[in-house]
Amino acid sequence: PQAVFLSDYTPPAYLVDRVSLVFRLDPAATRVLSRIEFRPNPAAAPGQPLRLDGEKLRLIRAAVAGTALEDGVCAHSETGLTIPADRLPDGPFLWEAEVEIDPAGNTALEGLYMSNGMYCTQCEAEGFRKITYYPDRPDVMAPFDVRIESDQPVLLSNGNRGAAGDGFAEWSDPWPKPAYLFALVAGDLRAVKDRFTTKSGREVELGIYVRPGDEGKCDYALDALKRSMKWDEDVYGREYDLAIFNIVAVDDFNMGAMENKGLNIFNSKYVLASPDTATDGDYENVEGIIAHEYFHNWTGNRITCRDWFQLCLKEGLTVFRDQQFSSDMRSAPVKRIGDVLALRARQFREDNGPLAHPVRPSSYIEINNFYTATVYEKGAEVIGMLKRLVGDAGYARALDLYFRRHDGDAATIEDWLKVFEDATDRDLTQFGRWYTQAGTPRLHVTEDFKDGCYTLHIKQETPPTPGQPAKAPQVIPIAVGLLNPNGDEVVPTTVLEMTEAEQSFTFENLAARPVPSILRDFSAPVILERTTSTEERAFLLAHDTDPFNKWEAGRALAKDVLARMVTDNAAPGPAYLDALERVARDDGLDPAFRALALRLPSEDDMAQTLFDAGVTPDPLAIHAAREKLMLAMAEHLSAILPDLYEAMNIPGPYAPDARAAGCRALRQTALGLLSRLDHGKAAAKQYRDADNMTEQLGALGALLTIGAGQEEVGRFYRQWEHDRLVIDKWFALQTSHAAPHRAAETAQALTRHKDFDWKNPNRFRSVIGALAMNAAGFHDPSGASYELVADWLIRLDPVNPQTTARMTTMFETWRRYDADRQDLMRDALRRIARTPELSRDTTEMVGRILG
Ligand code: HT7
Ligand code: ZN
Repeated sequence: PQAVFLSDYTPPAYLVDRVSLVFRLDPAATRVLSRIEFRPNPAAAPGQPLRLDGEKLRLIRAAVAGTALEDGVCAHSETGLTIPADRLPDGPFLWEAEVEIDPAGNTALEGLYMSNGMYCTQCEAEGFRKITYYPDRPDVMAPFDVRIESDQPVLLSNGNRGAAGDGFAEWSDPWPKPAYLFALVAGDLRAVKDRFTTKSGREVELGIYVRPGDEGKCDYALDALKRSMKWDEDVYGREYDLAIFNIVAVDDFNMGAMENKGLNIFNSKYVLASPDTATDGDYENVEGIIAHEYFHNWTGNRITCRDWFQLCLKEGLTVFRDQQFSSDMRSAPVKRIGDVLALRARQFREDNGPLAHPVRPSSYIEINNFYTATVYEKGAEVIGMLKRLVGDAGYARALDLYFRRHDGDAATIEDWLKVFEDATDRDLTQFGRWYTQAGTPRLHVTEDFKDGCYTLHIKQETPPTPGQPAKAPQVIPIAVGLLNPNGDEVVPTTVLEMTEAEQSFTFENLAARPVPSILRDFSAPVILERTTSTEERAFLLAHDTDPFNKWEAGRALAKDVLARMVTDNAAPGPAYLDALERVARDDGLDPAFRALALRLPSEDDMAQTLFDAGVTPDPLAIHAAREKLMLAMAEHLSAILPDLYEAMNIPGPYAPDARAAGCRALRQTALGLLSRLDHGKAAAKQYRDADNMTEQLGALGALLTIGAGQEEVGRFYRQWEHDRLVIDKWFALQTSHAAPHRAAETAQALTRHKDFDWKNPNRFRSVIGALAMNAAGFHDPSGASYELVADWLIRLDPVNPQTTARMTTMFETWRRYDADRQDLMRDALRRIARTPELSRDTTEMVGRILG
């Protein structure tokens, strides 16, 4: 397959003034009639042919300026059409075409496809070309008029409503948009409606469309939508710009959701929520993803990307905005810790391995493979650093200028940085390296103290990544505070701006050698390397005023203890257990924070930590050590666990708010530990009494962890057989909680279950993907899990290349492990690579992972 390069960008030869589409829907033979008003792009070389992308289309007829194109005029290929320049008028012209497509046969879930009898679309990144011939690139923007002809009861598209009648509906979107934001939905759907009045007094009709029976599960999403609309007005001054905003829930969806203009389409998992079927985590995801897609209306839709290399322009910024929103809605420190946990688990893992790439990549084979943690989450961290460097007021000025200057544009990262330069008078040339250099910088810190002067000596180094052997120093904002030995803060948070490969920063007039709290609030996406004593970590856990670093200190203690348990078979020492007990007993701390502080690092995190320290990780040894440490924690805390468990049982009906969810999280932590002492008695009781999914699933998880719960597994299935999303949880829990030597066998048995609908991405991920949540089981030395995953990826690839390619990342860390495991994983990857007619998506991913 051919790579596409950023350096090859050229402006489109033709622009589009208006698009009119007619859809005559039919499951296997939908007709799409298009009328597209083209005009030569004054910014491009004149006299060029017209290039239209198109895939899997049956061309019925086409005409230019009213003249039919007879066979043989266009250069036709599997990827599109080229109309020679001599067949095009000099000025503007009309392109007309009729094509036939097969939505029912579209299992890839890209373009127009069917899910449970309903028609829906997914056009980002390059799915519109599977609907009709078009210049399917984000820098071609146009208003769209759409007419849908079908006997389905609900017919939806982007923009505002037009005429509607028996068997048809028309929609008109006045805002110029790229084709990737086009959407169409048709089906037997029920709407839950509401209204929102914008700050300038415009009325917006809100609708969430779901399958009959799901109407009762939309309240939270609707509430989150209204809060998002209000927040974007209050915080960014952004108002909604159409008379209608619709959301549709779809069961078959490759990703989380899609921000199509005025018609967001969601994986039903991120819309539907009711106390009995959704966990606290689900509610939090619904809130965050509803906000994310809504915020795209300005950061993505009104201002879009010039080309797909600029993906982080919309995704990094929109993730940053949704994180700010959730932080305002919930507890800011808890949100920050959760975001950093996710960043380290997904993005650091990516940056450390064969798939490392810059936030703005410079080449790709399949763009769908670049919707990554680096583009999204590191992209958001880069914006967080920018904000920290220019300050809140500078950031607000820059964003105002961005919206003013680029509204209606398809913009670039250069445009984005220029806005900050102009608004804040800073030179951001060096900062721009965050967009072009891959890899996680490491900060090596040493210090000295003399005559009241405390100096931090910091070296930055970014390891080589594929295609980038050497890195230049980056601008790193390092937030630091200093504490006195008595625990008082003597220097409040100060942002050190590191720009050189090596730099020293001095604090003067200190009475005693301070204890530093470095990288507060995780002020940069870097790895801090500093030798610290157990006592100092315990001191920071007890006294740091920065909640992130307070948590980080406890985390580091846990990692030290676990690492010594794995490598030296050491027993967990009292320092860590005593520190944990103080946290568990501290009623002044937010329960959600306490739950996070009591949560041990994941097995995958420990594997990376050991690997970084030069130790080849043994997943079974890590699993055993983690289990042993949990038991030691349970025994050490045995006197307080029952009380803690009871104290966190908040009376009254279930509410999904952050405070209540935090109590349930701490209660669940207590239950997980208690179960190791009472053989699951409390968990079994909680399972029986639970009136919400958080507690029901939590109890089942606690039982499975100690090897019990088989009866409850059966009961759970019988209770929830009718609910797809809950049954996804049932599948995932069994795979992720299976004993390591039984994980592959458990997953395999589940693939034979009558409800294992493997073509549904959520269900596929809930069994095959869930093996990644069972690190010791996935890496069982027999290689059985590797084989099972490879078998299923080979089977899924021709059906759904996008989901297959994403799931190959289960193997991305293969080089971390011992020679035997490496051989087994490499064999599995090579077997996938050798599959005849493997998709471009999976070929690219497997090739990069193998290196
Ligand atoms: N912008 C959306 C990305 C997306 C997507 C990309 C590729 C293939 C399928 C997809 N579905 C959604 C989602 C978002 O970031 O908001
Ligand atoms: Zn997004």
